Amino acid sequence: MAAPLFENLPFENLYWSQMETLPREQMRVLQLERLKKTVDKVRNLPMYREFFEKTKLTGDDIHSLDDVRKLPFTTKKDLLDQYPFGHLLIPRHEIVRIHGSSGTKSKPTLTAYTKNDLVTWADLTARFLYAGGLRSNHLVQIAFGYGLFTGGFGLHYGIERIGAGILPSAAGNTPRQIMFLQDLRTDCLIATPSYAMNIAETVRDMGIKPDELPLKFAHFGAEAWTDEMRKTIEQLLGIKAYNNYGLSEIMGPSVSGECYKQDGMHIQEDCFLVECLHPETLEPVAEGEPGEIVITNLQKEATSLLRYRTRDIATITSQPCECGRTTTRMSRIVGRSDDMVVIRGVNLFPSQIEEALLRVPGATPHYLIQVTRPGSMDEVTVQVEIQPDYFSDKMSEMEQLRSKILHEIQIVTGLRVKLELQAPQTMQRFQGKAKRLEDLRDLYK
Ligand code: DLL
Repeated sequence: MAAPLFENLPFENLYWSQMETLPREQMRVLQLERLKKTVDKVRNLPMYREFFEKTKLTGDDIHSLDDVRKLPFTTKKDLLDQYPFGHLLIPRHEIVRIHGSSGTKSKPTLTAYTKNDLVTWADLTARFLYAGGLRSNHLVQIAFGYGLFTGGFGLHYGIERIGAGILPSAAGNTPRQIMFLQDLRTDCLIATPSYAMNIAETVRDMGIKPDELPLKFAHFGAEAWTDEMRKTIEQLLGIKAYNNYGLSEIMGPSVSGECYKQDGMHIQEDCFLVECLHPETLEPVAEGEPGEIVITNLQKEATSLLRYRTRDIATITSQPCECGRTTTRMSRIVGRSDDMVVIRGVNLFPSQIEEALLRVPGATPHYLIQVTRPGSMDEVTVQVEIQPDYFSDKMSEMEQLRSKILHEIQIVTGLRVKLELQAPQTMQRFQGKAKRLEDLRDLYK
């Protein structure tokens, strides 16, 4: 695997922005100042008006960052009720870009950007790309969709800001992606982790060895992935893979990203006030405890949200990182509160199944979890694709593999599930965000 890239870089070359190493106290002062301004900016929006008329609260009533708890939450439903742009803070003609969430079940939630917002956004993505090794001499292949989705354009302008080269290959046509990786000697790959896995397996199946690919590192995001998945992709492609997180409602990729230590994602606290709350009580959880990530925009002009409930579950730490950045870090997203299914009283996230599967040689991260309720009891069925070398027509070998996988799933989740082993190359591959969970129970009947 490629050696850590930056251990020998001079100190002053490690950071893109002075915001990354601001002393904690100064950061808090900056956040407070920006929070007050945000409150005054948004208090007349239709979705917050009733609250602010009732409480008479203004920015001047926010005396400390803890006072964020005086403010109302915002949910996806609030934004959909305002569709398309009841939450716009600027005159329409000042919009220079619009993006949105994928919105498979409903209309998309839309986000707008002013000229300044695009400058801020490019700077924020540049920061974590730089922290994970991107320099102006690199060539980057962006295998994200370009479009309403914030991934393609969001990363694109951060890379341009750094001055690196871009091949906007977009998602799809995996053999052509690999041809470009080889022919153009791409240094860095940008993709969803599931699409990266797809590319990595195709590389392996084509008989290309990791050290034959010039690729050095990658920045993945937009969906949950486990450390096991990271290791698998890193080994297959011979790279270091970094995680970054964000959401379109707030800005897009930008909220946080990993540095070369790969030890949690640095939150860009000058632009986002992040809380980690118990998803039911909405009280702060202790540091290190998993909670819902709730975000307030501190530095966005066109749209700015108060306490947006992301439904993403992670832990937060304020322990200093060895890289020298002073920002708080968040763990990878372990699940979504709305993707969490409760099975016979046990909370289950798809990522736990992925973790268990990838501990067993022979299993792949191509899986689907189906939850049903045939009678009065919930049942979980996991379909998982088996690696070609391990797929056998000998019953005893397959049974052995089955029991190993079932055992790991029970250790990680505490649940007994049904397991269906699938032949190689039979399960759906994804080019964007993967769909891993189907809840077929009709819980509201
Ligand atoms: O996925 C923004 C993004 C693009 C982030 C590219 C990183 C890279 P949306 O389409 O609005 O925006 O989806 C946001 O995706 O609430 C999470 O559930 C999930 N998500 C984003 N990044 C990660 C990550 C973009 N690193 C939703 N790990 C969020 C886990 C992620 N989940």
